[in-house]
Amino acid sequence: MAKHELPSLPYAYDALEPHIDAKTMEIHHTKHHNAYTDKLNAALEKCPSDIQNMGIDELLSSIKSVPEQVRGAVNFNGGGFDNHALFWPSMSASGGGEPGGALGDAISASFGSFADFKEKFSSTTAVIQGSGWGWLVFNKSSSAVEYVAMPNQDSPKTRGLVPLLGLDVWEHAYYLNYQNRRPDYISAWWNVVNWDEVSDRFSKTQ
Ligand code: MN3
Repeated sequence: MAKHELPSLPYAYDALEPHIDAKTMEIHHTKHHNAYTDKLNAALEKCPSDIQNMGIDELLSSIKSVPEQVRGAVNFNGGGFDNHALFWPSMSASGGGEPGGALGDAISASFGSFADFKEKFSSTTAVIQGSGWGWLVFNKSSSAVEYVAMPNQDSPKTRGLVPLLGLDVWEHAYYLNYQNRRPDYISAWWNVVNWDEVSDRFSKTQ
């Protein structure tokens, strides 16, 4: 079977400083993301070939077709593999600000304004219990963008949603620099959001 591979970061580990420090980025990528990748491949080795040959999008969106005894491992590590692959390019040293164009319009239509969206995303993600992710997603059934909080490494794709922008609020994403101050990490993260990348993902849903 074709193994999933850890993607490279599109910038240096220190590129997002001072908002996200180099040591956190390096450990997050080389240890955490790498472990999800390895464990996804290990879990898939126990699956039939039709499951092994699925791309990650198909695998996550048809998670119920994975044999029950490895479904939990594929859901967790496949989600971890894909969530982080989306996370790195959605940040940039030249990020921040707010999106214009069609994505800006879609956010205003769903949340009232960009400021209202940012407030809802920040406040709801800050209080996710334990480990998880806050997401801006596109919902094909309502043709609208929405906010969703997902526990652990559960991918929005397992609910049929298209992930546009996710924020990892596992402690491993911020604890070295921010300790228990998750809200401070969230505030800083807005300075590195790569809206060009997020707008590109949105345009592919239209
Ligand atoms: Mn993580």
